[in-house]
This record gives sequence, structure tokens and C-alpha cells, in this order.
Amino acid sequence: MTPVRLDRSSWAAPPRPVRIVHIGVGNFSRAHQAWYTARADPAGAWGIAGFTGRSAAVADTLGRQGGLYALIERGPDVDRLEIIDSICEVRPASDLAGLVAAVAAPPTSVVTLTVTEAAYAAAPASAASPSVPERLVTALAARFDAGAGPLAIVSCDNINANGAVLRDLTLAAADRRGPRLSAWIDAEVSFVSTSVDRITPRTTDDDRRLVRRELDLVDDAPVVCEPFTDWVLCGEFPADRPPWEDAGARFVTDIEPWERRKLWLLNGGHSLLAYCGLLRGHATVYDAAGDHELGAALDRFWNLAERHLPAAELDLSAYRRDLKRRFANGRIGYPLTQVATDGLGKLRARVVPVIEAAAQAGESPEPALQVISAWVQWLDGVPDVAAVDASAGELQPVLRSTRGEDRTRALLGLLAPGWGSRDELVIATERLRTDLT
Ligand code: CS2
Repeated sequence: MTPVRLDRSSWAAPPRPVRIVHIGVGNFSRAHQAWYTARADPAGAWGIAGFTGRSAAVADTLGRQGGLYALIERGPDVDRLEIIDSICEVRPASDLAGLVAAVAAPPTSVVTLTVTEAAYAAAPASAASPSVPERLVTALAARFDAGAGPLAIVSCDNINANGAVLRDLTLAAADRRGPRLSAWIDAEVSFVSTSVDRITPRTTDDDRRLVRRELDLVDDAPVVCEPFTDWVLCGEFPADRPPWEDAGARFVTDIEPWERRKLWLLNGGHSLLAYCGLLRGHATVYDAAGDHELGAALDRFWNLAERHLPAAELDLSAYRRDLKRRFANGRIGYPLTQVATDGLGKLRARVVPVIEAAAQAGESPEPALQVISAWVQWLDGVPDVAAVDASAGELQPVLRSTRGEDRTRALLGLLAPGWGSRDELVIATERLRTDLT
């Protein structure tokens, strides 16, 4: 039988009406928010208009398929495939007019974002390539002018207090355009903080072949993810929202413990395995987690982080057990090079706070500093930092002009204010260099 090309003509249900705008349609958002929306909304009342993030390629492939794609849930033993149909339009990031129109449309009630950690660094905007908050403000200004009413903006990136950080950046960008717009955003637009979790490796040709074999479909844009998923949200939805709780999302009044648990243990653990693992010649999280010495380093890091997390509500031992199980899913093959990208922004969010918490408590931060040390060492071997870090603009001057301990000092200074002059951190980072390699 000749496989059918996946597109809207081969799909029975009509496209859902667009009520959500998503910025940063990558694999993760398609394994996560789009999956939650599809699952929570069987009647098809909530469609997503997606805009790409850094890579525009998915606008073509997914756009040709009318937003449809197969999601491959890759368990330790089997794959489960389903077609996700919550995305109805896909546009490139360059389509600012499209974003403006979608956000200003009265039926739109929610804007979700997965734009990566680097987008939250208060980068100076330029007219040629506006920052994410600048684009958001342009779109919000149009909504204000259209009198289209309140809206919720939901950040789904791996940084602490992501909603509050995005709110500050957006209000600062709005202030530059005049007080009426920022007053309206302040009163009518809510910024929801969320903690998101689902391990989503890059798609391979084997995955495309699997969809062809299993579903008789030609899908150029399938997504692979682990079966586990979690979404914790905190904030108001002044318009409406899909009943995401029907798909397992949790709404809480205090997000901080949840986001810290996830950022420090899962993401921090990933970064430890990535930098130390790459230096030791491993390729995937599975390989690195199976390395005895790295497993022990991970436990030391988690022990330190755990001492600075609230124990009672978080059930940390079960969480850690679960993480070990998730990292040991050999069929996921999550590449360490994928985790290693964008280290500057990622480490600021997932490892720096653990080091600060330990230092403030008078404890040795070394189990966490080990990750920074491995990152510094790994950067020494990176030929072109622009290819591996969205914050290359900050890293390049340091990498060009420093060597050895000076470089370590300068990199620490980029990670956190004041760290460049903390001799004890510089010395320990240098000393830890050889520990796990
Ligand atoms: C990973 C995350 O690549 C990385 O930096 O740590 O993408 C991680 O897989 C997700 O946050 C899991 O929810």
C-alpha cells in the first residue's frame, strides 16, 4: 500500500478555531502544550496558531501538513503513536504581521511561549531583529488598539519565575512606547508562570520511517518524546483557557518549589551528565547516566540540591527515583550535545542557584560547581561557540581574549554578578577540572 501524505485532506476533523497563539513551535512545544491542548479538548474548540522560534524550517514542513504531526511516545519497551491536531496554522517568526493579527484577534485568549532561556536575558532590541518581548509588545499594542480584551501569556521555558520575568521584560518594552499601553498590559494581561517537563529528543530519519511503517503516513515532522509529562501552572487566565487539568496539568498557588525541583534536579542533572559525559566520550543521557562515576557525581549534586528544596510537599525521593528511571530509558537516546547547547542561559537557571544556596548556607558548593567546571572545560574544545550557544554574543569576547584561569574567572563573571571576583569559586572551578575526565 502506498503511504498517504499527512495533511488536512487526509484528516477527518476540521481545523480547530484559533484561540491560542504559540511562539516557538519546536519539538518540545509539540510534545507538551500542543499535546495537552489536544488531549484536554476532544470537542476541538481550541486551535493553536504557531510561530517558529529560532529555526523557521518547521514552518514549511509542518505548515504543508496543516499543522498535523505524529507524536511518538517512546517508552522503555514500546512506542505509542498518535496524530496531534491542535496546531492549525504555522508561520515563521519573521511574520510579525501574522503574529500581530493573531494576538489582536478577539477569540485569542492565551499566548504560550517556548523561546528558550536565552530569550529572557534582557537583550538589547534592534529594529531588524526585535527581541521576543518587543514582538510581544507590538502584538499586544494591536490588541489594545482593537479593544480585543484581556489575555493570558503563559511562559513555558526552563527559567525560574518565568511568568514574572517575562512580565517585567514586556512591561519594560511597553514603557518605551508610552504609558497607556503599559497601563493596559498591567491591568488586563496576566503572566502565568509554569514548570514544564517532558524529555523530547531531536527527530531522526528512523522516526520518520517508523511513522510510515506503523501508520502508513508520510510525515515530515513527527516528534518523539518520553511517556512522562508534567505541567504545573500558577496565575490567572482573565479570558478563557482549555481545561488542561483534564489532561493532567496542575494549577497551584505557589510555583516556586515545583519549578526549582524540576530545574535543579532534572535540568541541572542533565547538564551535569552532558558536560561531564561529553568530556568522557559519552553520546547520550542514557550512556552518561550508566557511567558509574557520573552516577555518583549526579547523586552528590542531587544531595546538595535537595538540602535546599522544601522536602515536605515535593516527595523528593520518589522524584529522584523517577528521574533515574527516566534517564535510564535507553530507547530515547537523548543526545548530550542537545543538552549542552545554550549553556550560559541554562546554567544560570539550573545550576547557579544551587551554588548560591549552598554558599549562603556555608556548605561546599563543589558538587554543583563540578557542572560549571565541566562546562568551562567543554567550551575550551568548542570550535565555534555561535553554533552551540544562543548567547554567543556574551561568550565570544571572553573566549577570544582569555585563557586558563583568566577565562574561568571571566566565564564565572558572566554566569552570575560578582562571581568573577570570588576567588574561592575560581580556584575550586579550576581544581575540579580534572576530577571527572
Ligand atoms: C534539557 C531539557 O536540553 C536540555 O537542556 O535539560 O530540554 C529537558 O529535557 C526538558 O526540560 C525536560 O522537561
